[in-house]
Amino acid sequence: MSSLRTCLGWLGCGCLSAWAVQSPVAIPINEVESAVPPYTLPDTLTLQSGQRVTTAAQWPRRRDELVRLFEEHVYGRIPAGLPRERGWVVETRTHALGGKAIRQRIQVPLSKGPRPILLDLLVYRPAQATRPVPMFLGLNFDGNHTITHEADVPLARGWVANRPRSGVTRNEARESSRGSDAEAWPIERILERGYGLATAYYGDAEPDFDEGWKQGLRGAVAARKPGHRAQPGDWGGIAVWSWALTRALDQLSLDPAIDRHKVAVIGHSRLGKTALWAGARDPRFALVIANESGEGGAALARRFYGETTLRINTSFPHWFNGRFKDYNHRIGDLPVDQHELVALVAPRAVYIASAEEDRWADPRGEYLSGWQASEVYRLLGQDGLPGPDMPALNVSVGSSVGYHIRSGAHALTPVDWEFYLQFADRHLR
Ligand code: GTR
Repeated sequence: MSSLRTCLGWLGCGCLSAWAVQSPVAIPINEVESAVPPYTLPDTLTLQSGQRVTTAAQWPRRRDELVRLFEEHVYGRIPAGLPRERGWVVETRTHALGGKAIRQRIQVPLSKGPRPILLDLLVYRPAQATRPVPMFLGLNFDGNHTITHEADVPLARGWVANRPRSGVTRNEARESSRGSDAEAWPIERILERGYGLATAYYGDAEPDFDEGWKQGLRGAVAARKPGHRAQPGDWGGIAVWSWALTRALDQLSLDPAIDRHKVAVIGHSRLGKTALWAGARDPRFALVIANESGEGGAALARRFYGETTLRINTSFPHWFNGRFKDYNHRIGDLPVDQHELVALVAPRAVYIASAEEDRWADPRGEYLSGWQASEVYRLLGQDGLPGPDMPALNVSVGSSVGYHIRSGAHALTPVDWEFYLQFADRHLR
């Protein structure tokens, strides 16, 4: 059938990734809108008991139920009682970026023990601020040194995805990637608009490969519970990284120069999935931004378009819990879908973004998720997206649920940031 494309491993899927651990299994993939079969979404406003939620006062009960369902069936439970000790400032630069920023590096402990897992939080605040600043907080893909050209930001310490070429030392390779992701993090523009930016490398919390958990937070937690047998509900990588965001927020909240009630959590791609799960779980985040988060993020799982549950669980089994794999061939039985993840952010502001060429992330599935979540926003007295028709390219729509689809490919770009800054001005100012 010409409308269905079978993708052998990752070849031809537009999903080439250095992280993907692949077995050459044939997995059906569809990227043709007219070939999307009909599907029925679970009803966000019906409790599992069958009772309907009709008032704002009834929503918290359904919200708790949905958080539990996402924990049990998708992302896994974050263990109770993880340490939440305060971090320590290792460096403060009062004249960073030519005097525009106050820059701090803070180590935030995620675990206890002789070799604790430490999150290296890099924080920029506008130097001229006279009151507590609103912030953007997001994890980065390749190390704090890649988001800036500043020579004195230390290189990532542990695992990074790209192996050095032969004849090049690890540090030489990392040094050559300094500033390589600076375009995704327009620090000076963010500061100029009156916001601070905090970021940390996701690999600090846990390396992103199948066995990476052994070297990361999950390994450290397991080591403290000898004899503990892994359970299907145990947490996956996305839950670990989302916990790192919660811990980063714990730390930012201690700084009187930061307005802890105005922290936006942002992430791109797998880290967009992570930002959504962090923002859904942790109501302290005032705004949640999911840039091209795709499958396991904003995109509806039941829509057969782009990446599928089977495909993501095959390529990245370590991102989700064990039970999520039960739905590889029966997604219709999953008790939740991703519009309910977006709804968990309500009534706080949420922004979903897509890119036209990023079919793998299913732009329409991302939009529809925001639209479907809008009924909860309206129940809670906010606005939602108006209807199922997608907006034109490069136009931002929505007031509490924001959305745009940018022309171009899968990336977090300065154009996306302009939309986020405008949206944040409305919600965090
Ligand atoms: C892709 C994966 C997506 C997305 C992306 C990324 O290969 O299939 O779900 O997360 O990686 O994070 O870069």
